[in-house]
Amino acid sequence: MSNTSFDAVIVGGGLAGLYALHRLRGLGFKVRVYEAGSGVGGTWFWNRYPGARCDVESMEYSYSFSNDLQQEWKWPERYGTQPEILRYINHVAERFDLMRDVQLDTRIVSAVFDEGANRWTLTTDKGETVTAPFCIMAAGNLSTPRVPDFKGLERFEGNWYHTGLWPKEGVDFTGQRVGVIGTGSSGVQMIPHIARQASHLHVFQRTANFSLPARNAPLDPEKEREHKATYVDRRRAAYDTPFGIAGYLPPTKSALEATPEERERAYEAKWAEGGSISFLYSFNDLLVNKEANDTASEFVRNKIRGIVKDPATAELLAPKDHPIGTKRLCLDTNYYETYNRANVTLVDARRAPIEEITTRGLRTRDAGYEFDSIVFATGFDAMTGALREIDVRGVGDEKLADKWAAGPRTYLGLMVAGFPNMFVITGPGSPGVKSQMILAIEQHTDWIAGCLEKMRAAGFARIEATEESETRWVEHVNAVADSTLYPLANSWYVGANIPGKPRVFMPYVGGVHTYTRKCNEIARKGYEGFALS
Ligand code: N01
Repeated sequence: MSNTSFDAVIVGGGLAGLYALHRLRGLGFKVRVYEAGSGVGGTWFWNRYPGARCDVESMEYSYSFSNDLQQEWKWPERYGTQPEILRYINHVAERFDLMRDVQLDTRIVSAVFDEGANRWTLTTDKGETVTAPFCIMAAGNLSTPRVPDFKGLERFEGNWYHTGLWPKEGVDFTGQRVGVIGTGSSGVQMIPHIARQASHLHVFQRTANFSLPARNAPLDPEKEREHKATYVDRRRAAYDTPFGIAGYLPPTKSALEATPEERERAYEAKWAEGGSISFLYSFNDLLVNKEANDTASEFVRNKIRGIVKDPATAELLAPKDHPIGTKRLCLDTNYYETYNRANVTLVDARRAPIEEITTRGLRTRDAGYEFDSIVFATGFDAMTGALREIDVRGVGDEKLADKWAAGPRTYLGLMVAGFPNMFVITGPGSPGVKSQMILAIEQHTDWIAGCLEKMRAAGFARIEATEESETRWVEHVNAVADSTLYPLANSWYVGANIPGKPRVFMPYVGGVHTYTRKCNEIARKGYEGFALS
């Protein structure tokens, strides 16, 4: 048992934790990162399922803090694969000598604030304690994998896997009978790969999701050269965009102003181009006007009907319960085409829910199935799961899990009233998950670093969001969400995938541009809405 003290402790060694370490070290802080995995990389360390790939283009999905890094790193394809992104993260860790301040294989189990000393004490799963005035939560939004509590899983005699806890050595499904449960981004990416190996694949779909073609390809050297020549300006411009990605002309026209022929042409062009932001940028009202959205949703449903040969399967795959874009849009390579294979069967798990896992497979309300392997692509306890798993206690020993029992409350997604000196990177109330995540991570971390620097210069030891500013922010986050179509979907944005989780819209959907301006203005006004002492 040891007791060590630092200037700041960072929970999580993913893209956020590593950048926070680098940034705070640059201020002269003594920092330590604790990471539960046996390597750094967070999401990209754990999600090694076949076909795992980023749905943001690789020239965008990378750090911008070092121009040398972004100029020298070479992405082979339009979208990075999980192994490439993990290689990149390890390269960054080595290049900036980060690993000497990262403790791997260590999970933080509690974080307790000492009001008298203005210090956090964190305890690890090994019984170590560490203290620091500042605690930075970089524990991820999609880092608490969730296997539904089906009856009988412990009886299953085959192998089972979750996409977010994939074995390092990989899995060979050749010749196996496989059942995949879940058709979100992970399922959609993985299903075509497993279908190529399995003797037969059954996909259990509860809710059909919209997926667009990624149109992945080797990175065009001319595009790469052009992009690198303007990298710094592009990154700056990205902060002025809703999703934190520059290079897409913001749409100016409503889908309802266009003629049916114009709409068809616009959607066809975006379908051919590939990518989700590009498609949602077809018109300016797809995420705020249901009638406008219906035109885009129907276009994609018709594409699905055109690709999938069996009409009943096509109809089951065509989403009808939510407007396109209100759940995270999936990007795929040959997803719908996969259902034309003779060895793939789609099962409607909405009409006949999965009732139990059996020794040989699973049973739905209507039928039994036998499998060698079952794969859960069932998602995560998103946005709040990682922090709720840690016993976080603030002023007056208040538990964060209790404070968030009716849904998460934060100011700017960065701080929680009653939990002084604890910062959250891309937490609930921030636009993080609705943006280019690495840009959001850099923006949040730079803001936190600026705040710590100013506190140090002014001799402040404590910062805390006030209850009033937090309440105003939560109301604002909800009001912005309610002005869009997002709340119409049962998504992980509202916790709908976790039985019993309060239905609260968690991300800020006012856009990176609006959010960044607000954060900067608040800092300029001496950290308005925060109490400093
Ligand atoms: O998880 P999900 P994910 N019986 O929650 C189903 C990011 N990501 O891991 O919709 C039957 O989206 C559930 O059904 P329903 C990205 O932000 C990014 O796929 O709740 N089915 C759903 O179909 C993404 O949004 C990338 O009715 C059950 C699925 O499981 C986020 O991670 C790649 C069930 C879960 O889908 C999460 O994606 C991968 C049950 N009892 C992930 N319980 C890229 O960058 C759940 N389901 C490309």
